[in-house]
Amino acid sequence: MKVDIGREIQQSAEETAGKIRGLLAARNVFSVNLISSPGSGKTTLIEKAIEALRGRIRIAVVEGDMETDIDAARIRRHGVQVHQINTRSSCHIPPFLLLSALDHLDLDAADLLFVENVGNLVCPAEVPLGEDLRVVALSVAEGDEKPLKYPLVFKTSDLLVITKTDLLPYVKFDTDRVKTAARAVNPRVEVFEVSSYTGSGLSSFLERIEELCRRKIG
Ligand SMILES: Nc1nc2c(ncn2[C@@H]2O[C@H](COP(=O)(O)OP(=O)(O)OP(=O)(O)O)[C@@H](O)[C@H]2O)c(=O)[nH]1
Ligand SMILES: [Mg+2]
Repeated sequence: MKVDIGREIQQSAEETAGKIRGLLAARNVFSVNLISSPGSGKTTLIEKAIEALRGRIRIAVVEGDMETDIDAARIRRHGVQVHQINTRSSCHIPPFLLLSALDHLDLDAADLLFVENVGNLVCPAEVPLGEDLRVVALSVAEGDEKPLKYPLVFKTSDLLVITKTDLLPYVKFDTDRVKTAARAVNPRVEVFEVSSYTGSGLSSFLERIEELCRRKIG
């Protein structure tokens, strides 16, 4: 009997993602799968979201890294629930690890779950995590050709957030080139330009997240 291992794995990932989606829907939690290259500013963005939405939306976080709990420690300092996943050899958070991470969180005390995926633009794009919203971040220091080279993550993301715009005076980065390439694979993608350092653009990005969250949780 010939077994298509790739298809089996994908099917099982989708089944588990369905369980995550069901669990989060039952607990009325809106989930965001945040994907980017290493160091594009994911954890910093989550920290900014926690501070900006404090008192309005209860945030919980799952951090995904191959090793260490450095990012979870950063989030914990803000006084919100966080659980760290270490994927060891895996270049993305597998759905089964996210499902078991949810056991460590009090979902009844959360409205919005940020899942920070393992830093890269390739593997996380292929793996569903039952999320309500997929956000890809691209920093201006990474090069404006990235949507052309790694189209899948741009195609499957609802929001594209261009980060570290404070560095624009120092790097060659054509924002319009990024938007054009991202929209070519995903005409519905919403684009935001932010700097976590200066705060520029953060409010419109976070307002949109809040709006989408409220649309689900009421
Ligand atoms: N100039 C500038 N630097 C930033 C900005 N946001 C984050 N950084 C810096 O970029 C570096 C990486 O930020 P992180 O938030 O740790 O990035 P990350 O995407 O979570 O990294 P990984 O989890 O390792 O993939 C840190 O030195 C941050 O201080 C920004 O808006 N502008
Ligand atoms: Mg991080």
